[in-house]
Amino acid sequence: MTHRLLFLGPPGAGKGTQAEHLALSHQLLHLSTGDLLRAEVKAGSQLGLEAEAVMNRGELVSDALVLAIVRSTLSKHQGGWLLDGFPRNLPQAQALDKLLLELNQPLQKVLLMELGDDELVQRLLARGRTDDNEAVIRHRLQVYRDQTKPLIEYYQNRGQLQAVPSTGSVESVATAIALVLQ
Ligand code: B4P
Repeated sequence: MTHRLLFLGPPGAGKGTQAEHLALSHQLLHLSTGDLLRAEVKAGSQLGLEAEAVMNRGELVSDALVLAIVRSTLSKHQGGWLLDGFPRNLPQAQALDKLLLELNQPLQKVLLMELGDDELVQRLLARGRTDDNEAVIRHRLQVYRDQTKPLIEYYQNRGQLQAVPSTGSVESVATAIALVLQ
């Protein structure tokens, strides 16, 4: 079983939903940079104050800030993990490579979830988080295309990328993902 993996895909593809499910069923640490950033915002920390406005505009929080969170979480953890929403650009992917080399915990697989823009927008509007209004969602999709999508080729070139379905019910997508990871 693969126990060091990450989910790649546009906002709303279901990465968070499936990561939560998989982490529970396979006893993996679910590291969602979005969730960790929202927890900082809720706690009113300095980090949260810096992140909040950026997130509400649909842009990426600074690499340094996100990397500090990932480094501190992964270096304390023993066992398998699942990264959700990280890395989101090339510098983050390169920094992750460096960190995993240091920790001697190589990444095993990258699961790619993709979905058409209209369906993504509908799902996120239905979710209704503070950063889920149509203008911000469209901007997040543009940020995904410009900054995150190049990572598909990055991981494909290493033979680590595996596309998984994103349509169908939450349960049927989870079943398909479990099969891929067997
Ligand atoms: P994230 O928290 O990562 O959120 P997301 O990409 O919008 O959501 P996800 O793809 O996980 O979709 P979900 O499962 O929730 O990012 C938020 C912000 O944080 C970013 O814009 C950025 O500012 C900041 N940030 C995070 N990480 C960062 C980083 N590394 N660097 C810099 N900034 C960073 O699913 C969406 C909806 O679809 C849900 O309502 C769900 O119920 C529904 N859904 C899921 N599966 C479904 C299915 N099969 N059928 C129907 N609906 C489904």
